[in-house]
Amino acid sequence: MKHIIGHKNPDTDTICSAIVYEDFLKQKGEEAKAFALGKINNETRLIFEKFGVEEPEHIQELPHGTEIVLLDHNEEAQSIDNLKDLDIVEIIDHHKIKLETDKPISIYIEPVGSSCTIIAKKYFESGTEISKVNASLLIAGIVSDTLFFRSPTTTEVDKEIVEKLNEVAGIEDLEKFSLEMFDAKSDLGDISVEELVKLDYKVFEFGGNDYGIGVMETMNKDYGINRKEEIVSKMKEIKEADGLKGVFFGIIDILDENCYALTSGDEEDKLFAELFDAKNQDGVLFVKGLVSRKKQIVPKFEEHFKG
Ligand SMILES: [Mn+2]
Repeated sequence: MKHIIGHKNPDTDTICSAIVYEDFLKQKGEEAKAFALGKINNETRLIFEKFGVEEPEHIQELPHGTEIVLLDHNEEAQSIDNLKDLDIVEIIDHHKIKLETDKPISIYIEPVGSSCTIIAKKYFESGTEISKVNASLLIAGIVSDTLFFRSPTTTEVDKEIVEKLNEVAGIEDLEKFSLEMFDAKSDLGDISVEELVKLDYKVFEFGGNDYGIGVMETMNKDYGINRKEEIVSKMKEIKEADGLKGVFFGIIDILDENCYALTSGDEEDKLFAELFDAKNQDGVLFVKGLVSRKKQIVPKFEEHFKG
């Protein structure tokens, strides 16, 4: 059986693409099941309640030799703990390629706004029938990852696919639907500072060192800014505990499309300010127009460390 897994600290795109891909493979006569590497976030929870979908089983490890499909990621640091023991048979992703495999496998990588876009294309191109619920889940993944087409990661393909999916899903007001999603994402209640930093957090290797980069996409930036002291001290703790060279946290204002960043120390502050021409506003690094970790933040770091 193919075990379909998205990345750690799962977001709506990684979870929804995995669930719908399970259906696609089953329709092709294959045995498949989607899993989650951790708790789903409030936005994904809202989507599941809306469309009556059950949360996938959480796993941390799988037995040696298990066949897996990596969805929405291909970096070891973002994947299942014992990835090295497992048999990757397929990768579907929209991030840069980092992974090395020991045998040829199927890889579907496209520079589109979400993994759900790639899954939808698989349905349409193969003439496979898609249910109303699954079409809705794919729309949710695309809306989430592209910040409803605001992110620079958005492509024309994402827009066309949402239109086509919505012929099946029949969501009346997509703008309203997206605001409900972002509202749920912004509603963090009294979560712990560790959960906050790791809400949407990934580890990347740049120039031989590991860096943690968390983002908080929100319509309520003050929630994050008001907790800046505890966030920064938690980031310092994570840096030590995980042996990282630095930790960065970007509070992304979804509607204004600006970033308010915090870092784990003076060196990191300096580096971030230099790379993104950030203005220090009372200990918060402000960058206008910065919203995408994948397309704006990570490439700058890559470029800098290649330098
Ligand atoms: Mn994604």
